[in-house]
Amino acid sequence: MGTYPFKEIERKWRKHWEEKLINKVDLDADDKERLYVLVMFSYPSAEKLHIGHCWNYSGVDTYARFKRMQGHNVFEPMGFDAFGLPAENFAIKHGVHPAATTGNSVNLIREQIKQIGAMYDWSREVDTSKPEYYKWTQWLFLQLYNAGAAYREQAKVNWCPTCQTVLANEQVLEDGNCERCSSAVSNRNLKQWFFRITDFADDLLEGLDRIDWPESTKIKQRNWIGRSEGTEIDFQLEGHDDKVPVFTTRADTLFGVTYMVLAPEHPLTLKISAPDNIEQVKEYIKVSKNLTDIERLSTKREKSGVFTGAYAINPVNSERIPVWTADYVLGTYGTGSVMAVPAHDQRDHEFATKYSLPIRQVIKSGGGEDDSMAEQAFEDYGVMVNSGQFDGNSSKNGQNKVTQWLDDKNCGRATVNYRLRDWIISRQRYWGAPIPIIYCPKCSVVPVPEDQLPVELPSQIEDFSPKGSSPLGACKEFMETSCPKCGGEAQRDPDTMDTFVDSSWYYLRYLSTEFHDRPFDRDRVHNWLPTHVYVGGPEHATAHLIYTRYIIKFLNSQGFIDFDEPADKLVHQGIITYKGMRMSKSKGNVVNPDEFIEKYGSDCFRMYLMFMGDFTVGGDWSDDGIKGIRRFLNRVWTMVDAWKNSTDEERTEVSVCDNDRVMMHSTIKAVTTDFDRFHFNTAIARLMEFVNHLYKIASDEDCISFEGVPTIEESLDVLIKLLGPLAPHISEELWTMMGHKGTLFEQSIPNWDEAILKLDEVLLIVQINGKLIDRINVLRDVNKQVAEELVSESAKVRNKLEGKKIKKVIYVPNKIINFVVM
Ligand code: ANZ
Ligand code: ZN
Repeated sequence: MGTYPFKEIERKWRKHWEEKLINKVDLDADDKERLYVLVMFSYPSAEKLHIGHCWNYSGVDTYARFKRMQGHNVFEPMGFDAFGLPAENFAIKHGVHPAATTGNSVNLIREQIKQIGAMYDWSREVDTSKPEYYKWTQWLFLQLYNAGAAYREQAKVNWCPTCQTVLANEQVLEDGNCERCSSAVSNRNLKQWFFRITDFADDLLEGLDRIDWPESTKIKQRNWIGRSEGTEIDFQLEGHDDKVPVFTTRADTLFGVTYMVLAPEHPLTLKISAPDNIEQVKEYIKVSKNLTDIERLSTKREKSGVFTGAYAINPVNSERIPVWTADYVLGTYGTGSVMAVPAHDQRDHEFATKYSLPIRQVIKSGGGEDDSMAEQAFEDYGVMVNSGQFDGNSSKNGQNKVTQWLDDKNCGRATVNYRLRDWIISRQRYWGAPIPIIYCPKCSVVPVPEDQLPVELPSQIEDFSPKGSSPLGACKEFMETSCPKCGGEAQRDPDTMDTFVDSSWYYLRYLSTEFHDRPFDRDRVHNWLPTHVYVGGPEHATAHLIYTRYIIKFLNSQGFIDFDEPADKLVHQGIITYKGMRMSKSKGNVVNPDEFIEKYGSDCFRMYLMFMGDFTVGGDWSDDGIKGIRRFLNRVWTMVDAWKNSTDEERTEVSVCDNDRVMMHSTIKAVTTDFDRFHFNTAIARLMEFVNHLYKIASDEDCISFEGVPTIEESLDVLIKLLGPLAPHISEELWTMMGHKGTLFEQSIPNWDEAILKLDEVLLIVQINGKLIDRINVLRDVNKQVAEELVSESAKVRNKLEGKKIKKVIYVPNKIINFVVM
């Protein structure tokens, strides 16, 4: 099949855009509504872009171009998250400097991204590994430090033995493996820098109610933060002065406590152990040290523990209960100790069964069925029994009453706990932003003064491979410095910052790249942020997306910015599969974008990606499918070419009639609404119908010509404008072929006229199980799917359908739609 000359056209227009600065944005213009369309920036490893990136960038660019043509001042930047492990690991493997490999891969990726034809304003590119950027990442660290939000502490941390570095909890996968290399994560006890993200736990929760983000991600963040309301109850230790507070969400089960557990690392565990038990306790503590929290919480592991020989007193009934230590209780959650209620907590039940500890029921289900505790715990809410004066209370009431009673006796109080932990940001790796801190033997911890930033990463160090501590530690020229306070000899911090710090604020920098005296310009960020749309993968839900929300809230709390959420709207792109399987290198089913761009051109490639499926869902790549888009683009090309070469007489013959105007306006309406919702696949389907229609009228000689109605010329102009965001290069060329001057992207997307659409409406009768429910105006000949969508907009219909299962939909076009429901 012959094809339009895409190579020539694409080269020509990209050159034109670059030379004429078509995509340069005036950030200070205020004649148009601003729209910040942000896509998560690129993470350069050794790899080139894969098709998933192309999918993501193509969709975002389609949206951005569309919004630009709707009259917005659209800012669509791109940059590189260039520090970090993938680039560094690749460099180590090949014995090259990470700066060199990263630089290369940034250049490669930039060229690849350009091939997609996106309208990025490259004059505002950022690269987080460049001193002019990380200078400000270090500035950010100092602001946190000065505000008391960055602190250094000895702590048990996640350690990846392969990456040889500490990981934040957010970088450990659910199965306990490293997010980067999948090795099993172990523990270490190290002094590390933390950011106090927990200070913002409630703000991070509250903000979720104000932003238009996918519900799935909001849920993940809520669970990650894990706000838990409960009661802290003090248990007096027998024969000691110490009281042990426990945290429980079930104060209503207090009468069911039959033993108590301290985490092995709890400071009292050793102290209270009886002489006969202490050796065993010591041994148990030693073994548990090697386990990660994830292993300890696993429900699949058999519970284990050791009796300490100590007893505590239950404040509500003065009962004497044995104190155990067990690793299923974590030192880092709540108070590091629990009151165990085996009748109503499954973990305690398993433990009590194993060690023959008593199980006492204190909650009864409302339903009156047998809630025997022999096999497993009854964890639901119910009614309190065997609980003295509290008998008969419901669980919820009981919790409040017990808490109040404890509070009055001064041995308990209502409290809130969070699962969220402070963010560990020290990394024992070379390729990152140095932590701007100096240790002085006299003055202790001294922050690097702001005017001495950046603390530059030394480019020449002997060996930058990880060795369990930061490779920078071995670099004398870096480490040895003088104390900013006393001038004496001092040492730098050898660690670098987690790359999630770099990426926590990059979209502020995009707006401010020309300012070298400030991290970001106040007016700019005020005018442009929060971003109107942010697009990226759902895998960032509990890492980047929570860190960046925190940093924004921190900057806001310090008065640096006047907004407190990074993005009004968040969109997650879908996933591309190949023959139904997730693309991956190990399966050998990765589609290489370059090959298809070479063969079909960028326009065809990106438009096919958008046709494959709903942007937020994804789709299955097919080598044949892309040919369908090529055929379509060829058809458009052929028609415009014929128009260009037609004589004046030929042109009058192809004037359009009423029906054609309706088609044009309904296409505009459908395509623009779809673009707005990121429904690019259905928009393309509508454009295809439109082109089929134009082919029909172009060859129909009987068509009547009306005064003042649009000619086919107008229809072609409309078609090209609607095609522009999807296939920008060919559309520019077609626009020129229609005899127009200038870039298509300074044209506006046409508006549709509802009055014209009314010309061709029919009344559709809506029935449910054959009963008349409503009558609704729809366009003549709409297909079943569209009809269903329109009908479901009727409140009457929606009410009647609610909670019903639709078995079948019978549709007679232009007459009736009947829902058969159960
Ligand atoms: C007694 C009890 C009885 C509990 C019962 C539950 C059910 P969330 O919702 O996650 O906050 N717990 C408290 N601290 C712990 C720690 N450091 N390690 C492991 N478990 C801990 O869970 C709170 C519940 O988790 C608490 O309520 C406590 O067990 C346990 F029928 O206390 B419960
Ligand atoms: Zn000093």
